[in-house]
Amino acid sequence: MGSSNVAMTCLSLVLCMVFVPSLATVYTVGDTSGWTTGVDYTVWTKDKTFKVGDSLVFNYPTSHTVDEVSSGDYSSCTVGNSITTDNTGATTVALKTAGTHYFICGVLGHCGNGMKLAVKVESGSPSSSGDKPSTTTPPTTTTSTTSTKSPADTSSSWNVSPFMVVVITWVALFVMVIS
Ligand SMILES: [Cu+2]
Repeated sequence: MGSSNVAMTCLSLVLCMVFVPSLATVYTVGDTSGWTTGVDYTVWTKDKTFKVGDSLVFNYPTSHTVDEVSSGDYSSCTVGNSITTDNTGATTVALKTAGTHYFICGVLGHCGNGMKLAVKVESGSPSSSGDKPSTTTPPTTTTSTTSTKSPADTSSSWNVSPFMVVVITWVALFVMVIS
């Protein structure tokens, strides 16, 4: 009896975790490689989708810097015009605005050796018109008269990662076995 209650509590917690929509993600740049020369950061960004509210964590020896730069300076590896710079060794950058954000190392030559990162940030609300993300916009009932459920609604409220699907399946099975 007691174990059944524990299982139900477990299930409730997992359900909460799964159905809280679009939690912010923290990305460690370069994963275990960190922020260094000789890493291809275009490969690192390839399978990732960045959204407003996510953040980047750069880990590096203080012989490097993290500079946010313009797209032009990113392309040409021009140092000295950075929008922001940090060399603390652990830099967290909150992605606050949609669009592409560019980062390079400010040490001469390092950008050319691969220390350049371009991150395309999508707005939190999946709107086709590309306007600024607003906090929890109510479903637009005025425009959608034909469909009861717009694709935008489903994608925002059912943002379930494959990992969580596995977890919830596992917990559900566990509950069935135990009760
Ligand atoms: Cu560097």
